[in-house]
Amino acid sequence: MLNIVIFGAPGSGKGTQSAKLVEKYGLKHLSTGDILREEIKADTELGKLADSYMSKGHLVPDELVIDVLDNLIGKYSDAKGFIFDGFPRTLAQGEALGKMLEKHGEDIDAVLSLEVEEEELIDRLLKRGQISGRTDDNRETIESRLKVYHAQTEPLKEFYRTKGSLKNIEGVGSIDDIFGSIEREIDQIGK
Ligand code: B4P
Repeated sequence: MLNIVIFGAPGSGKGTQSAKLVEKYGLKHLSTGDILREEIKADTELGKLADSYMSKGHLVPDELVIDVLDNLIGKYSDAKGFIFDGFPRTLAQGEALGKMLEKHGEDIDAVLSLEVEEEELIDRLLKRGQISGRTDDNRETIESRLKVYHAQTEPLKEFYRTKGSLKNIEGVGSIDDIFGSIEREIDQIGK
């Protein structure tokens, strides 16, 4: 299996680049943001709970997200590999992901960190907010999401750097050029 974590701040292009990864490598895309938004749309108990966190720009509690991911990894264990998009977002999720994959004799091959400065992130998310109707793409919630990112998610970079799997990708430029950098990193894995 080829297992990739696509990592970055809100608005860094995780969802955008994941779509291209799916197309080229045929991996199973697991986006916790998309999964939670589907639950909200279907008005499930999980969706109601998730919405109360997401609309404020907070993270959904670890145990809920970890449980959803664990089930999906089991369900798609015959996939060619996974793209983890927006997961992990906390150290606890990072540790849980390692254990979930280990159960299947698997590991993470690369953590691709999309590097984009804050001003550009805010700009992209405000623009998306005008067309997407996403309730979390407004200035107040974006600022909260960025604070949460720095406090809870960014420490994962050190976690993966020490494991040797972190690859920094310049996340500003054309979508195709950024994907070119991603392809070069994946080619080096040699799977
Ligand atoms: P996500 O859905 O993961 O949202 P995101 O961080 O904003 O990234 P997304 O993938 O949507 O945006 P992208 O950067 O591609 O999470 C939403 C919320 O769900 C979280 O705040 C949290 O509450 C909850 N959640 C999700 N996962 C969780 C977890 N594991 N634990 C707890 N809670 C969790 O793109 C942004 C915009 O930039 C787009 O409009 C795109 O078109 C544009 N763009 C992309 N690349 C560009 C480029 N190169 N140049 C210009 N614009 C570009």
